Amino acid sequence: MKNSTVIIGKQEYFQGIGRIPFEGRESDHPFAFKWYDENRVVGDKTMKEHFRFAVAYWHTFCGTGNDPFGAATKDFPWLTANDPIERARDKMDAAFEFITKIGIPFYCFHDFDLVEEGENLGESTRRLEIITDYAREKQTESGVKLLWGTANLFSNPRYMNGAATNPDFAVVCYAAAQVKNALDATIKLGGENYVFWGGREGYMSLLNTDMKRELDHLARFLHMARDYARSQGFKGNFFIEPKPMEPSKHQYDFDAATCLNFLRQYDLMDDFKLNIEVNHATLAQHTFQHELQVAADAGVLGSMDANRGDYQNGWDTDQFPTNVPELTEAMLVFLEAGGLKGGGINFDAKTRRNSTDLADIFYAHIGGMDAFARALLAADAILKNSSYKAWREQRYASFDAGSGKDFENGKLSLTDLAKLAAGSGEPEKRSGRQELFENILNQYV
Ligand code: XUL
Ligand code: CO
Repeated sequence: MKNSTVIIGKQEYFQGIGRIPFEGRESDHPFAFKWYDENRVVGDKTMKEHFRFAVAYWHTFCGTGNDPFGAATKDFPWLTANDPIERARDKMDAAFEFITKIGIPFYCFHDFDLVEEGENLGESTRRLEIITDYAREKQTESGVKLLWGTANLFSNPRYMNGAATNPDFAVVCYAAAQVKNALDATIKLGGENYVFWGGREGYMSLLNTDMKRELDHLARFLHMARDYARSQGFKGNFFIEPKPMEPSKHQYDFDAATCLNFLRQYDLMDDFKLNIEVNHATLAQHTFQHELQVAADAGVLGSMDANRGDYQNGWDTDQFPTNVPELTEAMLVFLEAGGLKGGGINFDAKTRRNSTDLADIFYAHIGGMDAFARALLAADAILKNSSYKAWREQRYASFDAGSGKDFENGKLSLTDLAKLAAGSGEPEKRSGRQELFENILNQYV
């Protein structure tokens, strides 16, 4: 019964909603998938295997809707108990009820999403041990797995000047203690990967910042975390999650290319890959598909954080993904890369502040999963049935033989190229036919 069993704790939080079925695009049922059919085979895998969807613990069970202008709007019934451990258990009951009802195979957490941070390190460690015992029971009962764990190194005021890049060694040590505990928790729960998102690893002003020294510290810290986890038997991937800014003015992991330069410079390419997030890509003035392509071309497309921004306001709105044409472009990169290296698709997305019904959490995930499913089918059909790939290849046909091939193989010099140019006159104009490519996309969406 594993993976189709709905797990309800001591009370049912999402009453009246059962396991979400696949009903197809003709269905009007709001609690049914129209496109995501976990058993449907696309290429050589089922949809479930392609996506490896994950629920983000922080937005979905902890995010109560407060923003810089106003208080929480969401009265989550699992956050009412007085005792922090009881509250954490209730939240976990709600989480596993939701995850098993929606039929998502994985979840992801920060340490202090699971349970609130204690008054001191000892108390936080104790709380984490208790709640991860409970999580292990819930995972065994349900078959739900941990896609990745991480440590929250950005909310507590101690990290206002950074965590691993803090100019104060005492804070770096505290961050190390927290990462050690988060790694222990991830390993204990069979987590398949571990993520570093450096929200405050960056600066607010370069005037008071020794950037070189901070980057050296960050690399040293990542080496130590890797060594510790490996010594504890962790075989999974480490992911860095690029984001250019917010909360820092400038984040060191700015975008995929910057992360790659860092990983190469500090000899971390063997263990670290990238977790690409849609809204982080757009904050960096890139498209999602650009960031995926940069990662894929370097062999480090590890995982994805799914969401979307808002075209009108530049910041990180973390909305649920719904834009099928954009996702289809992303799925073209995903399929051509042969999928993700070890990761999955984590919904790092939140329902809007005024979406206050518990049912909204279901609508949001159903919508996101359907959007990805539709995009996957479209991308698969484009690659299999259209002239998309052939036409793209044709643009480069002059490199397939003769001098073009010799150039690619490093057999020609700059002088050789100049001689060829002198002998063949003005090159013919060749259209890039962008509109034709766009039409193919639309035809299959
Ligand atoms: C913040 C963000 C994080 C990471 C995990 O923008 O994306 O939630 O995914 O720390
Ligand atoms: Co994220």
